[in-house]
Amino acid sequence: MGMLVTYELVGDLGVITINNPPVNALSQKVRQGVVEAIAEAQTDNSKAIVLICEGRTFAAGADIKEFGKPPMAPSFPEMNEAVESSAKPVIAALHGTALGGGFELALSCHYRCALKTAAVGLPEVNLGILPGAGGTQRLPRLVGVETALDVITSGKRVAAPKALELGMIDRVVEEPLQDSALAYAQSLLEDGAPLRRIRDLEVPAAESDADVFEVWRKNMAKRRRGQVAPQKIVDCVEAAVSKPFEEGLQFERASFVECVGSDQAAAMRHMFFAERKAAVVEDLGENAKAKPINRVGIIGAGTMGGGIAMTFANAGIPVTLLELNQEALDRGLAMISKNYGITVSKGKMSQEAAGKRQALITGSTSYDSLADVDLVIEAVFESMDVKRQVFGELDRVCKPGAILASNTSYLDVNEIAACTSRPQDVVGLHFFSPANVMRLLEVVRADATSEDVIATSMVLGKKIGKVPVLARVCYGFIGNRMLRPYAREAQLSMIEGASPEQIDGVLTRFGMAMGPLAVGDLAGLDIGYKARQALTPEQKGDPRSYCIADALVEMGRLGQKSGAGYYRYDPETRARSSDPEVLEVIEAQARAHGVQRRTMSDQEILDRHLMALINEGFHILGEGIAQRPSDIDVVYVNGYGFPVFRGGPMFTASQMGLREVYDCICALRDKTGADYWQPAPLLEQLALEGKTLDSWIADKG
Ligand code: T1G
Repeated sequence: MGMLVTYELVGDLGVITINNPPVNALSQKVRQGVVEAIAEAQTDNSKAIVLICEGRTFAAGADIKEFGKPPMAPSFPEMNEAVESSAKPVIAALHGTALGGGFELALSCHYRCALKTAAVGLPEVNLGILPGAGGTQRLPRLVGVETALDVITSGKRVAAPKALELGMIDRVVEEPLQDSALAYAQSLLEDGAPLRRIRDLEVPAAESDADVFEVWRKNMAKRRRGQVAPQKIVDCVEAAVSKPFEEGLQFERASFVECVGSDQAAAMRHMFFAERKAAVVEDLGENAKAKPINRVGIIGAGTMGGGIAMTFANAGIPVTLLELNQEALDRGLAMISKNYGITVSKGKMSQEAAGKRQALITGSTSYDSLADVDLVIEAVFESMDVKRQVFGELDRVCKPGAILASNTSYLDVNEIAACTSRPQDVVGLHFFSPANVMRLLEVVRADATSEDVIATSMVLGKKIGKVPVLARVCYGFIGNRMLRPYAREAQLSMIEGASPEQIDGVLTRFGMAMGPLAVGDLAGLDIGYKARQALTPEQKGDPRSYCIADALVEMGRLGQKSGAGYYRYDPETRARSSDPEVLEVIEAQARAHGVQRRTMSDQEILDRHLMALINEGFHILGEGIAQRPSDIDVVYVNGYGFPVFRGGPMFTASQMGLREVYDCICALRDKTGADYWQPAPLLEQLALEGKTLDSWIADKG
C-alpha cells in the first residue's frame, strides 16, 4: 500500500486513511490503496471499517489531471465495487467537500457520517462530464429521482445538515471526526445494523413517472443550453429507474466515457484550471504580502455601488456606503434592501441571514466616515473629472496604507492614481453588473501599484467569491477592450445585410448567453452613445460601425429601459420582439453611407465576431495587458457570457489551430481592406512559426 492510503486496526475497527494533498484526489494510486486496504480488512479481526481522509477535505473527486490519459486500474467502479461488497460494514467519515468520485466512493460505503461543516455533491457537470462511478445509479436509490436530478444537474454542494435531511448521509457528528466515526461504527455494530448496499435499494417508486425525465430534459436545454452532459445525466438517472443496477452502471459508464473524451469536457476542464491559474501573479516578489481587509468604504450607492456593498456584506465584511446626499443614500439603501428581499423570496437566503448582511452596510454622506477603512472602492459616474475630485478627497481622509480602488470600466487608472499623493496604493477593481452576482473581477494594475496592493486584491477577490483576473492599464482593460471590435462587427454586419435577429441568433446558437444587440439593449444604447460623444472622429473609427446605434438613440430608442432599441420590449413581461422600424433605420443608414446590403451567411457572421475577439486577445497578450491566454478565457466566460463549454475565445483559437485562425483573419482583411483586420503580431508570429499558445507560454517560462 502506498503512503497515500494507510490501514490500521483501532480496537476491533479497521481505519482506512487517504492522504493525498491538497484535496485527496482519487488518483490511480489512491484507488489501488483503497482496494488493497479493503481486501486486508476482509481477513483481519476488524468488525467494521471506517474510511476517512487526512487534510482539509474528504476526497474531492477523481484526479482531473488523469483525464484524457489512458485509464488505469483499478477503475472507479472496481474500487467502489470492492467497498460495497465488503463483508464488513464500511462507514465513510466526511469533512470538507466530498465531491464527485469522492462522494461516489462514500455512496458505495454502507453508511455515511459527516461533520456539520461538511458538504457533499456531484459537480461533474461543471467539467462537461457526469458522475462515472455509480453516482447516477446510487443517488436516485437513496434520495429519489427529482432530488438526484437536481443535485447532479446543478453540481451544487449540499451542506451536511441538508444532506442528512435528504438522506444523502446518515449522521452529522462532532469533532474530532475519527473518534465520532469510530463511535458511530460501534453503535451500528451494537444495533446489528445490516450491510446496507445502495445497489440493492429500489428507486423510490413514487417519483418515477416517465414525464419527469422529459421535463428535466427541457429544463436542462434552457438552463444549460448547448451542453451535452446534462442531457446524458437525465438519461442515466432514467436508466436507474428502467434498468437493473448493473446494466444502469454500464449505461452510466458508457455515457461517462463519451463525455470525458468530448470537446466540451476538454473546454470545461481548461476552464477549471484556468480559474485557479488566474489567481497567480507571475512576477510578484516573494515578499509581497496581502493586507487584512476588515472594513471597506464604497463611494456611490447606485447599481454598481449597491451591488459591490452587498458582495462585501455577503462575505461578512462591514461596509460604509457613501453618497453625496441623504436622498441618494436612501435610494441606494432601499435598492439593496429590495434585492435582499428578492433573494429571500426565492428561498435562496433566510430572512435572518439577509438581516445580518444588511446590518453590515452603514450609510454615510460624509467622507470623514472613511478615515478608518482598509479599502475604498469608488463606483461613481464614469468621468475623469469626477474621478479626480473623488480621489482627491480620498487622499485627504483615508488612513496611510488604505487601498484606494476605482471600479472604472474604461478609464486610465494611471491618471486616477496621479491625482493622489499615494499612487502605490491605487488599483482598479472592475466589478461586473450585477456586482453581487457576476463572478468576474478585473484587478487593474497601474504602473505605480505596489505588490502588496496587488497581492491583497487577488486574495480579497477570492474571499468575496469572485474570480480575480489581473489586467494592466489600457482602454477597457481585457474584457471591454475586446468587446469593442466584437460590437463593431455586429454593427457592420447589420449595415452590410444581416438583421439583429440573424446576428443574435448566430451568436446564441454558438452558445453566447445573449447576442451582441440584445446585450446592447440590456445595457442601454445611450451608454455607448455618450461614450462616443467624448471621442474624436478618428477615435470613433468607421462611422458605419456606429451610425445605426446613434440613429436609434437619437430616435429615443435606448433599449430595454425605453421599451425599444434593436428590438421592442413588452412593458409588462419585457418579452423581446422584432420591430420592422429598426430595419428601416438600418436600410436608411446603409443608403446614407453608400452601403449595398447583401445576404450574409451565418458562418461569416460567426467568423467575424469570433475573430474580432480572438485577434484583439492576441494584441492584449502581445502587449502584456493579460498575463496568459487562459486569463482572457476566464474574463470572457465569467464576465461576457462566452459559453463555458467552448473554453473561451483563446481556447477556441487553440482548438481551431492558430494557422487556421490566422488565415481566416487574413481573408477578412483582404475582403474588407480594413486595417483592423491586420492579424495581431503575436498571432502572425506563432501561426507562421507553427507554434501554439501553450508552447508560447512554455517558452516565456
Ligand atoms: N483533481 C486534481 N486537482 C484538483 C482537484 C481534482 N479533482 N480538485 C482540486 N484540485 C487542485 C486545484 O487545481 C488546486 O491546485 C488545488 O487542488 C486546490 O484547489 C469519477 C470523474 C475541492 C472545492 O469537480 O471544486 O470525480 O492550483 O484552489 O478553493 O465521477 O478544488 O493549487 O495547483 O480549487 O479550496 C469532481 C473539483 C471531479 C471538484 C477546493 N470533483 N475541485 O476548492 O481550492 S470528476 C470536482 C473543487 C470526478 C467521478 C468523476 C475545488 C475544491 P493548484 P482550489 P479550494
